[in-house]
Amino acid sequence: MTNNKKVLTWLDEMTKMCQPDKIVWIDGSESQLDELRKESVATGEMIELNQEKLPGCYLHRTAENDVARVEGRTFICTSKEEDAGPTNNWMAPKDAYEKLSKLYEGCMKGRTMYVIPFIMGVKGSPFAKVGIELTDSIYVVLNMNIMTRMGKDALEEIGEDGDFTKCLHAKKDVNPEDRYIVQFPEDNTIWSINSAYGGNVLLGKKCFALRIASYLGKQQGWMAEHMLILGLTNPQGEKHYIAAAFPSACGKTNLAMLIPPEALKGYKVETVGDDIAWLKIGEDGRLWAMNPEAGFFGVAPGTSSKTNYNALATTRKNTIFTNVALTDDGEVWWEGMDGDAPAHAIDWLGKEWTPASGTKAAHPNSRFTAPAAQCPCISPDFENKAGVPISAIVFGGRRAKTAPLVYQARDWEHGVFVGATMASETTAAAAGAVGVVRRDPMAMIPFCGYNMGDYFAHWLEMGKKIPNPPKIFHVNWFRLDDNGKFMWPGFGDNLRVLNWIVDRCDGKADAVETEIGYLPKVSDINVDGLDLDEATLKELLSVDKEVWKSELAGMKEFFAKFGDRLPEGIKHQLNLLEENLNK
Ligand code: OXD
Ligand code: MN
Repeated sequence: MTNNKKVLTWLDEMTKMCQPDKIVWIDGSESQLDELRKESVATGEMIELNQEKLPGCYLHRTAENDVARVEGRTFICTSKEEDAGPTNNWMAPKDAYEKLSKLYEGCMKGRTMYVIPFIMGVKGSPFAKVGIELTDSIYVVLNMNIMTRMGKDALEEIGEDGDFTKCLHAKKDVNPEDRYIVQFPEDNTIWSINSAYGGNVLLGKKCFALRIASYLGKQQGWMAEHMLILGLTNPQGEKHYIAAAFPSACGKTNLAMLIPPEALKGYKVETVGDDIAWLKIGEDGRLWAMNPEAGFFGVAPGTSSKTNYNALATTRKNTIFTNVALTDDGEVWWEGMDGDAPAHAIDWLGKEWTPASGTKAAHPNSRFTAPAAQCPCISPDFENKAGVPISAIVFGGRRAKTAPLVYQARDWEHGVFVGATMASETTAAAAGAVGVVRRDPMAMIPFCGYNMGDYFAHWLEMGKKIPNPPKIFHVNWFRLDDNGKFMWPGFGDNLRVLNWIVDRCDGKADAVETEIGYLPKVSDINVDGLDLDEATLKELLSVDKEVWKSELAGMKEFFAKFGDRLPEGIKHQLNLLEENLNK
């Protein structure tokens, strides 16, 4: 399929190591994909769902011990340990290659190796980057077909001697003791072994589009971020694009697909991306963004026509479900879906299940892989080669008391500090203590492919190079009252906050300056049709200095980890905050 020597030499090396019986090049054609679907159904790797109700949909179950990303077994292998930084696991590249080569040795004997050329981003776009993933899993091939632009086009993009990200995945025996997800940023290489769970094996996603791409972005002057991208059009037809980063379990996919509340019917939200944004400085001096992915790899439980109508609608055809429950009529079910639980189903482990079983039918991290183009609110600019111009960057977290509903950073440097101090409190849904603050700068803790101190420096540098940078904001939909109840309705009503944000970008909305940045006045947030009294909104828009002083101590402790890699701009902002709080 190609004469590119770099591709052929690498493929030869990997083949000698893994020793597959057969090599199949993936051309992206429907006929080839159909053959693979049939084969995977015949072997039981995939279960064909009810094709009348869910055309083109399949179910896959992973091993019980292989249901999530494994941060403890994820490594950044740079020559120098300090280049991986204090927030990443590190191995010397030589040691990692040696250790993993032994695991890969002969691991594809009796199996087929699929060669998947893929593009992250739209073909022919200045944002686009190409990778090739070698894998022994049809599940990976079929998912990569949804999540990336895969096949011949990608090889054309690499051409005779173009570069590409070298991705190797082997399922091996899914042994968690020997599971490794390893990035070699200096070699543009990813090695993953002993997993078959999406986040660990769809190497275009977190491994490439965030870990490797963040490293490339630092070298090449652009950014790879864990951000959704949405377009917001007001009743006058004016359109703004917003990029937003949230730690997991903060409603990122819901925000990307927001449906305006009744009182704000004239507004429209369109989705450009739900998870990853690549950002570049445009010729017009603004920051432009592209979603490098072609599909959504979303969490199923909790998704219903009430919580996220658009996400649910996206999954009604051509979707691969992983670890959800199978109903008796060949449909899927998960906790939090519309309607009652089925009287009987097969659970994510493949066992008989009834509501009386006392266990979850779908795994809490069960997923759908669905083509983004099927989303009812997909943006017409989803495939725009130029990307979209970003007016505002929004950071968020889940905070019971600290962060107000919304505030704006004073300038870019302050905005970088706001992103760098992002944090979320653990909920009862996650293992461990409730209410523990977890620091997660820019929601990139598990995904930054190099020293995070240098990553902050890169953000600060970018700000100096963008003539007309986006404004930066922080939101918190999760403030609790003294009875532990959410004070803000969230979901579609978050649009009320987005409206203040874009009005600030246009210089149309007012604000008051506080210790932590600019906050809206109570009258600046439109609460038409909302059952929210003024006192509650006032509370939502308040800053408790004492709470912030203890927050400051947590920030200092976190930043101390970075030693001399912590840039001056962050230190300066930390001092400024302290001064403001002690005034
Ligand atoms: C994801 C994640 O799967 O952030 O998107 O974990
Ligand atoms: Mn994510």
